[in-house]
Amino acid sequence: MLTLALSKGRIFEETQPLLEAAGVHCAEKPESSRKLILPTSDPNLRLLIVRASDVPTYVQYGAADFGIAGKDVLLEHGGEGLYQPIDLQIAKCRMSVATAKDFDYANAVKQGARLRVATKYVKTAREHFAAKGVHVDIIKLYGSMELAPLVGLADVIVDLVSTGGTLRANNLVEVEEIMTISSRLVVNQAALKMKHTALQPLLAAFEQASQK
Ligand code: PRT
Ligand code: MG
Repeated sequence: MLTLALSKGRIFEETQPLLEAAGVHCAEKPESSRKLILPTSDPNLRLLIVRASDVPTYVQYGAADFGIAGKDVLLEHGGEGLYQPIDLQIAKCRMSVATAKDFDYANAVKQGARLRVATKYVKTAREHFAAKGVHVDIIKLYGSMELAPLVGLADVIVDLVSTGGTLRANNLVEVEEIMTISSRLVVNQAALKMKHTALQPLLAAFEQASQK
């Protein structure tokens, strides 16, 4: 039996075509079924529906043999115990710095100002500003980062941007792109050895489908 951990929402939706390409069909949708373990048309493959940020943990400890998680999530987790063979090229976006429209980010950086940064991505944000030589106080939030600059909680946010619609709706502007983000397949290192024969065809099909 193989267990694949993934989150509902965009990652589940964008994984469907990859599973179909591997000849696997999943009849139940996590949004409607409420089940956390979903069977598939392959009696040897089941799906675990977990929070996006919990995927690396389930795979690291072997509760799932493999999983699908964003690069944003994997960088925060650190990737310990995980083998990352394939960039699936799904759930694409970018991680960026954004500020209120009237905040002069370039000037603040030039002046060597100490910046208050609100983000869910503490590790990535810290590394980004350290590499630029910018001093920061990081304020950890769990969601709705866009609010922080509007109410004076932070000068800047580090968040994911895809269409830019959320920033625009909140009068924020993207001032710096940190990196592009996509979702990766991660495999438990022990499972990769012990279940190699069962995993191999799925990994190959995912790899081929994601390159189209
Ligand atoms: O929602 P929940 O708190 O359960 O967890 P999550 O937000 O981590 O999960 P989910 O399903 O929303 O995101 C899963 C993965 O999708 C992330 O880890 C990213 O790798 C990837 N992804 C791709 C995105 C986006 N695009 C994205 N646009 N994740 C989040 N967003 C959010 C962003 O944070 C911002 O609030 O969408 C908003 C911006 O979108 P635009 O289109 O308005 O720019
Ligand atoms: Mg979300």
